[in-house]
Amino acid sequence: MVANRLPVDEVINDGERSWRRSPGGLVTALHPVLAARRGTWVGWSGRAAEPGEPAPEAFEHDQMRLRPVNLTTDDLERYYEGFANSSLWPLYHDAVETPFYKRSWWEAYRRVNQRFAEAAADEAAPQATVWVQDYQLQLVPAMLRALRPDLKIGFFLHIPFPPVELFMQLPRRAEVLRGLLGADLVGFQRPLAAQNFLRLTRHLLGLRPRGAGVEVDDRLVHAAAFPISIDVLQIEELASTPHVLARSAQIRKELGDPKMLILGVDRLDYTKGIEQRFKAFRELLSENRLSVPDAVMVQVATPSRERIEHYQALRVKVEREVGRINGEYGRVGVPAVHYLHQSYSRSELVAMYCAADVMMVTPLRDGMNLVAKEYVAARVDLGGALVLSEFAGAAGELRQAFLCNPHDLQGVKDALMRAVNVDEADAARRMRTMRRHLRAHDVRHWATSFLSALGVPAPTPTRSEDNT
Ligand code: ADQ
Repeated sequence: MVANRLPVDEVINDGERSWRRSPGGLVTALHPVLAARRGTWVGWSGRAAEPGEPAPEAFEHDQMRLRPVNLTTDDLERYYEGFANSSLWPLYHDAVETPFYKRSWWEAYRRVNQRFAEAAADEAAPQATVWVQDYQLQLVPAMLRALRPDLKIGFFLHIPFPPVELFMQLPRRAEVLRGLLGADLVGFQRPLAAQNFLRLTRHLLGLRPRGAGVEVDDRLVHAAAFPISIDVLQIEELASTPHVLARSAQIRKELGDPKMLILGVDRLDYTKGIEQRFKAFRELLSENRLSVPDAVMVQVATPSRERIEHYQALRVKVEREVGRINGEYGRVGVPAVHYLHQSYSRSELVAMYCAADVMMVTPLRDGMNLVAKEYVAARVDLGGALVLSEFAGAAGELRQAFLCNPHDLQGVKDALMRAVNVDEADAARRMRTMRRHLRAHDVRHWATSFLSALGVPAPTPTRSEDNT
């Protein structure tokens, strides 16, 4: 596995190095896959290295082998904050913010991708399978193939892949595309993204399509959709534990037992449509279609990419809007919006999901959106209602949500009011259908369907699994 981040954080205390598990979604998905295959995870350790500092040795952790790759402050500024998150991220999300391009960012992106490819080439056994993750590492497949033609290489993009017209803006577009074409299988969240990719190979490189793939240098590169999912059982279990249920009831009580608790949970990112959501809520309050204290909103906005200008500007705008809504519609002791710029444990998040009458997920563009899936998985009681943007990948599967176009404010308001007013039987019917889908399509299903499309057989069971 090659991903920008390792599933652990490096901590240095009094010159002593230790590793702390970092609870990411990807590790939940990939740990069983890697552990069963005694696989290696190549990635950055989360601490900026000094220039020239040697990377720590590979080590065993949680039945996986972890191989750290060093990134310096300069790498992080140019490769991570620069090309990955100020050029690619906005461009791939419909350019909802203007992408910036700098030649020095591109150089760093290439240099860092080469470093990851070399570490993977060094770790991989003969004829091994290497699975590369996400937009930070799009050059790795071709770089790795050049170093190790014996490997089977898969790539999965977690974010959208833009239409040809947008991708063509990217200054180093052909190199990025050739990087991806180093893989045997390129996976996307949605079928439309796979189509965009295949169309681009013809438009930009004049390659010939062959079935659901394309021919490159006498090789066949397949492209297909593999919608990512969540650990449904883990969320269901949390949502059924007494202390989470008690916490959920306590949250409602602390909010003054509102009739309607509306929740948003997002990274504080301009793609997530947080401002649009607040605007819809504010207008509904001003029209008296909703009123405080019967209706309150809780918005969790997880700190994210705080050194990047677009993100700093977004935080100012969001916090100004919260202040405005609370100033106009709050009461003493009863704000209309509870805004939480913090990280939470899984169990606290699940308690919030269980407490919410309506969950609002309104991104302008989103590869999948796991929050929408987590909310549905948490509603073992079949309660609650989900308002979901058509532009989240999850909308392709969660068809029984209250779908809306986040660019159409009236549409968002109407979807929210339909969710607020839905009768219990209709809400339960919707939730049941969505839950059935998720149970059959959890994150293990995602990982195994990608790997089987890559032609990797399921691992042989370990002895302890044989016994059960
Ligand atoms: P993200 O843009 O980060 O992921 P999302 O899919 O919603 O978005 O995942 C966010 C995760 O962080 C969820 O698991 C959520 O529970 C967690 N989280 C959010 N706020 C939190 C908080 N305050 N404290 C703790 N945890 C919090 C990218 C793409 C998505 C795609 C995923 C996976 O942008 O479209 O779904 O990768 O492929």
